[in-house]
Parts: sequence; C-alpha cells; structure tokens
Amino acid sequence: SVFDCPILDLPVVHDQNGKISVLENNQNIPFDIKRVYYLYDVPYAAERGGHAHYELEQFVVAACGSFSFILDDGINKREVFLNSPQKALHIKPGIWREMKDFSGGSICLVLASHEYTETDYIRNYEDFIKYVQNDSSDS
Ligand code: T46
Repeated sequence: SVFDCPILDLPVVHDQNGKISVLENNQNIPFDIKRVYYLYDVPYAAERGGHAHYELEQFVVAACGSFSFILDDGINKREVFLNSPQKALHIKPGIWREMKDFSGGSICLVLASHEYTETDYIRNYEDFIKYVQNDSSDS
C-alpha cells in the first residue's frame, strides 16, 4: 500500500567542508542495488512517471532541489514532497507513481533493486488496476 512506502532518514556525515549521506547495501537499505539512475534537466511543469512495476523496488532522493511523487496503490493516493538530500523515499513494487513540480536544476537520484527491463513496467492504468485487484484477491 502507499502507506507502506516509508521515508528513510539517511545518515549524515557533516564536517566544516560539507556533508555526506549514504545508502548502503545491507546497512540501511533492504535490497542489493543493481542500478543507479538520475533525472535532471526536467523542464518547467513537466510530468513524468505514469507507471508501476511488478518487481522493482527503489529509493528516491532529491539530491538537489525538490519535486513531488504521487503514489497510488489502486485504492489510496498519497503525495510525497521530496526536498532534502537527507531523505529517501522507498517505493515498493506494485505502486503507480507520477512525478511533478520539479524545481529548476533539481536532480532525482534513484537506487533500484533490478536492472532496467521494460517487461517489469505496467504503463496502462487499467492494467494496473486489474493487476492490484487480482493480487489482493489471491491473498
Ligand atoms: C521510476 C521513476 C522515478 C532506460 O533505458 N533505462 C533506465 O534505467 C530507465 C530508468 C529508463 N530507460 C529508458 C526507458 C524509456 O524509454 O528511458 C525512457 C524513459 O523511462 P521511464 O518512462 O521509465 O522514465 P520515468 O522518468 O517516467 O520513470 C523513471 C523510472 O523508470 C521509474 O521506475 O520510478 O523514474
């Protein structure tokens, strides 16, 4: 569910010359990072996302600037505003996400549990709703 996508407080190593925050396999994140990517040069008012994943889990960090994620589990929607390099949003599998309100110069850093594969995407909202409804009737 969208309420099961926590925002992790990242450790901060701070000295007079700046800060370091860390996401590390087996330390503060529960999967092995297989892929890192980042969104940048996002034009004013652009919206991205509009899909879910079957398997992929990710941590999302506003490495620079700010933006909003709208998470949707087919029943509830939740908007998460990210504006701190010290926080990481954990998006679990089976969550529809949309992204908007990117500030100028923002960088959306993503740490992913799997390599890129298009077959892991659900890009059609009706297919997503069918998928989550079948999933919950199985359990
Ligand atoms: C997500 C949000 C936060 C690749 O070839 N390799 C990659 O690793 C990625 C992420 C994308 N692509 C290609 C596939 C598409 O042709 O780049 C194009 C745009 O990808 P996508 O529609 O996935 O872009 P976003 O920004 O809507 O979504 C991405 C992630 O895919 C998604 O998992 O949660 O960022």
